[in-house]
Amino acid sequence: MTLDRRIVLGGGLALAACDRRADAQTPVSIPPLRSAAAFPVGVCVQEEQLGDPSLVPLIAAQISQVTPEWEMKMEYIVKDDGSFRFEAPDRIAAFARANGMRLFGHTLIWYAQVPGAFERLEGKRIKFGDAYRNYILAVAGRYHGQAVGWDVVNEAVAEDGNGWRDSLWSQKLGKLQHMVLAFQHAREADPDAVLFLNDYNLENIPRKRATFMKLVEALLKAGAPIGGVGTQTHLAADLAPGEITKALKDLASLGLMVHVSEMDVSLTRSRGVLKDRSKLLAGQSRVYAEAAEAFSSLPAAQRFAFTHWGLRDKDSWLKRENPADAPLLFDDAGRPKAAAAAWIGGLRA
Ligand code: 9MR
Repeated sequence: MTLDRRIVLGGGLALAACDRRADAQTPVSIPPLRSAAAFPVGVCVQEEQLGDPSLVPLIAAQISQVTPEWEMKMEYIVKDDGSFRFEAPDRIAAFARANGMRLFGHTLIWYAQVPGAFERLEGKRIKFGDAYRNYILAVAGRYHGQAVGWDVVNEAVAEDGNGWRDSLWSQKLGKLQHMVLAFQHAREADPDAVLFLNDYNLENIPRKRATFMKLVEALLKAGAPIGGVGTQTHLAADLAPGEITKALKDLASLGLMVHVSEMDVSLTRSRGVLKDRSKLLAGQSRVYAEAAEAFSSLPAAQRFAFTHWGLRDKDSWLKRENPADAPLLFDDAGRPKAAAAAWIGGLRA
């Protein structure tokens, strides 16, 4: 037992040391992402990070758009008694204003977030529908004039691409209709923001992308004022070449705005095709370069923004899940990685 444990621990330590050696890169020098790109470059931020004296200047130098990482979701806004709070998202909105950055709203309706206050609504369909509308009007209305866009419905397509997800929202208001209503209410609250349907695995699961695109068409046909499609682009370092390019072209064929809305490239979630850490890091750079090039190649009028889901590795949700991951463009200390130079190298005028 003791021996086994020592072997496991020893193995883990050796792996961590090896990761550090492979990750130690020759410093790269890059122009700011925001000035290198011909489109807005975004990042997610958490309100508590606004007090981080090393992160704030990095964001201010590199970025032209911010998305609250979780503070504009129901999990923050809806209190247990059904009332709303806005302190944290208001502070992020003020940070964006103070730094001349665009604000992107994320996310109004998400199957994964169903506050107790909504679950406890009893009685007739109309009551639930009123609460739903009231929420969207309150949240999207509050940032009208500042938010340039909203993820109105997040992750509506089933994991494997086979149909749409079931949720309290779909059960109460209808499978398609709850989404149509969400877009209509968001438009009522904010006549100016571009309204997005946002999802993930659209690059690596073509079947899911096809279902997503059919859903956009069905929503438009039903009168939903969709202005854009968001592809989260949470990818792995061993993604096959060409998949991002194909996905972005397909998505753009809908004729709407396109937002790469949450990009990161995981080392630890790859399928094991690339065997060692240095190959994974090279794969990561390749994936970032392809994403930059494919997005740059879209018609200028359709390039809404390119958002990274964090700048420093240590701030990534993926690294919180697995400390061996390093999915972003800047290392823990905020120094640009080879992936940052690759992303910039992939940009086209
Ligand atoms: O990165 C986000 C993490 O900090 C939050 O705890 C989590 C739940 O709110 O959401 C994460 O961001 C997700 C995004 O909102 C939607 N797409 C997947 C992202 C990663 O899980």
